[in-house]
Amino acid sequence: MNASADFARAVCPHDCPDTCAMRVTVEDGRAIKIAGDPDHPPTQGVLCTKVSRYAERVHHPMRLTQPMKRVGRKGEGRFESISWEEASEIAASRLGEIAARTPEAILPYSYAGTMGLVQGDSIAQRFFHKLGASRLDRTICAAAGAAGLRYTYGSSVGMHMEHFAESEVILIWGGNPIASNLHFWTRAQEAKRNGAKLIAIDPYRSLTAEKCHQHIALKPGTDGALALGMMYVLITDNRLDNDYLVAHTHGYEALKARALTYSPARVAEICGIDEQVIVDLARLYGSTRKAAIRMNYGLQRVRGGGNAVRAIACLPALTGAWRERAGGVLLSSSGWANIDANALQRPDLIPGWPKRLPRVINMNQIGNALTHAGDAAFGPKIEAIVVYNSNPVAVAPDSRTVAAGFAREDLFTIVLEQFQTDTADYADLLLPATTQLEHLDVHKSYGHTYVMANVPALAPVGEARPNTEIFRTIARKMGLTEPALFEADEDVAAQAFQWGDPVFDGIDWTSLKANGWAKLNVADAPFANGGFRTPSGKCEFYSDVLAKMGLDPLPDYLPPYESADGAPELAARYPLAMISPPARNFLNSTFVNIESLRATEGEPHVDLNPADAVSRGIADGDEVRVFNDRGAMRARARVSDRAREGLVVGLSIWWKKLSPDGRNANEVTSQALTDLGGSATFYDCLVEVERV
Ligand SMILES: Nc1nc2c(c(=O)[nH]1)N[C@H]1C(S)=C(S)[C@@H](COP(=O)(O)OP(=O)(O)OC[C@H]3O[C@@H](n4cnc5c(=O)[nH]c(N)nc54)[C@H](O)[C@@H]3O)O[C@H]1N2
Ligand SMILES: Nc1nc2c(c(=O)[nH]1)N[C@H]1C(S)=C(S)[C@@H](COP(=O)(O)OP(=O)(O)OC[C@H]3O[C@@H](n4cnc5c(=O)[nH]c(N)nc54)[C@H](O)[C@@H]3O)O[C@H]1N2
Ligand code: SF4
Ligand SMILES: [Mo]
Repeated sequence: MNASADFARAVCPHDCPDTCAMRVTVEDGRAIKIAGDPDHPPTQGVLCTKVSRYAERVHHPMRLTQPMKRVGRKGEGRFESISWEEASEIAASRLGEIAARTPEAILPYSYAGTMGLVQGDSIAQRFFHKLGASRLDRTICAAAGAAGLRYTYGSSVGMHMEHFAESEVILIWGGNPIASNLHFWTRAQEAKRNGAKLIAIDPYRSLTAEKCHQHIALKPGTDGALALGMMYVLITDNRLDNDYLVAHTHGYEALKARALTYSPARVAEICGIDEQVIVDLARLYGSTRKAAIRMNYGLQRVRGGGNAVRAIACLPALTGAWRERAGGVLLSSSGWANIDANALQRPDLIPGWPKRLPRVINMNQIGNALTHAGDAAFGPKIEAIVVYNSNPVAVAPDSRTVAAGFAREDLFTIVLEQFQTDTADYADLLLPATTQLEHLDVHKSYGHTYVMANVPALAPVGEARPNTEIFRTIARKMGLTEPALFEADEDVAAQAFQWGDPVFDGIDWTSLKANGWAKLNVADAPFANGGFRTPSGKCEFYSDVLAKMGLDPLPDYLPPYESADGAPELAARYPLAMISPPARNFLNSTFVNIESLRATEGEPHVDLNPADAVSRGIADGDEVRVFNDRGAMRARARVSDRAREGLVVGLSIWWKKLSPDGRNANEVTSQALTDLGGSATFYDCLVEVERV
């Protein structure tokens, strides 16, 4: 316990770039108040609405507080409480039996229910590695963007969030920060008050887009073309920083040749916007080096997502914006604080390491994987899945296939959860997990440049246990003796980072735990003098690494799989492009079961443009069916020009069982992967909409 008289220090655990520092007030063993820490510079004393209600979630009457085993049919969600003794006995005997025979038939499935490095991927990974289980490629969110940055800058690095307050031009590109990056938005507004121009690039007039000076509503999945069109104008207008180009970039001539094929007229056609908008955007962007781009993941969930990120990342190197701390790009800052993955996850525990490694399953194709019978190419059929920190039945694409996989009677499913989610309903064994207030953790952030420590404020609620402790319990029951499986959370946290890296100068676990957070030692304008982390040390317009892999070494525009350009026949049958970005009051599917937050969102909606609604006889408020060959969902239509013509927007991610028809947007999304990184293509999805 943190012994401070007034409050305990915690870190918001959610998958959000802001990674806020929290102060928790505890009375009689219950959290009664959760507030933003005023002393933590990124947080500035403010939490979002969702997490200000965190106490409601921690002490919710529906919290899972005891281990349970299934008594009903698969997916029915009927359970009976059992002891930890019995639960660990069931888990150990089933997993032990499979591991002894076909270890790759076991698959761990996890994502970012908590961003904590200890409750995320430490003891759990060690445990699965020791068994020799299949490995999971954790690509559901950011892998295309991470690859785009890696092949351009060398890693997921970018501007400090604070410096956007000093920018003169801010492009908010594929993000809706009022909903999903609130503390960045505060800085953008500060810049606005100082005269900065804010431009949103988004097919949808989001809460953020409506508050910017300009909104450029391009067709989804066409951002790569827009960035190349901007380059065309920057080059032909000669708004380039030639000294920067020579000293700190690689492959300018090749990029120039590529960009010159993207005239504003061609790009206008691809993006469905006016030619003059492209020219003006490029000129404004090139008019100052204090030009900052807050790129976000909305633009990357399509076929060409990796290339689009690469193209956009080239812009500040062309104009020399990286010379200023108020210029550059931020998509993710997570690469500044390198974790020590070998220490945390111990891949050396894999039997056969490093020569023979178990297969890798891309989590975006969990539907196909769970419904696969097994063969030489795929490997053995999956017989057991262990889910923690994730809710795949609601969040994974092509949900009908995912649910069919989880419904298999012969699949042994363990779910570690705080609540009985859509996925928990399919568990054979449902194990109660602690929340952030009840366990220890250490965090980095993908939106700012601090590392943070989370100390338990409360004893575990009921019989809940931290993920780490649950895996230690099962490992012990299986008779495993590997010491790494039984390390205490505190010892794991102490090994989380590559502390010897100069960004950690003066920071170690002990001081971090005492102080709550520490600012990384990252230069204000990190690439003012080059120093990119690529093989050439330069910003790589041309990537030799990609060329060696047989891929296009230059950024390009790739039409979405599901678009008139990419699949004309499909587009004739399903003419509308569906995107399903985050709803403000949910965090992915977390918080959907918190009544006050769900009430604010109301019910599942889809936004439709009047032109598309009228031609289908749909009026505002009508109930509609959204469908394609993969599946269908129902929602209430909101007819307005928020959605550009041809676009359907269903803010997400609803719990299926809390939606009127028991379905959500992932009924229609596909398991196809992005160009780079193998990410999901949630926003590369054609549908039709009809009135019911
Ligand atoms: N409140 C809330 N906050 C969240 C989340 C949440 O669910 N709710 N989720 C968290 C997670 S996991 C993540 S990864 C981040 C996501 O963070 P972001 O990626 O910033 O997600 P959004 O804020 O919804 O912004 C996505 C925006 O991109 C737009 N968009 C969709 N397709 C395209 C496209 O092809 N091109 C362009 N230019 N724009 C497009 C959408 O209309 C939407 O307004 O947010 C995190 N924060
Ligand atoms: N249609 C559509 N689908 C999407 C997206 C979209 O924009 N549109 N966004 C995608 C993105 S960006 C992401 S990141 C994924 C997110 O998908 P997930 O990572 O699955 O995120 P959540 O839905 O929030 O589910 C996290 C679960 O972890 C649980 N949890 C939290 N902390 C702990 C813990 O300490 N221990 C255990 N055992 N459990 C814990 C929570 O209760 C919650 O149920 O969804 C993706 N799916
Ligand atoms: S969800 Fe994001 S904005 Fe909200 S408290 Fe957590 S880190 Fe801060
Ligand atoms: Mo995400």
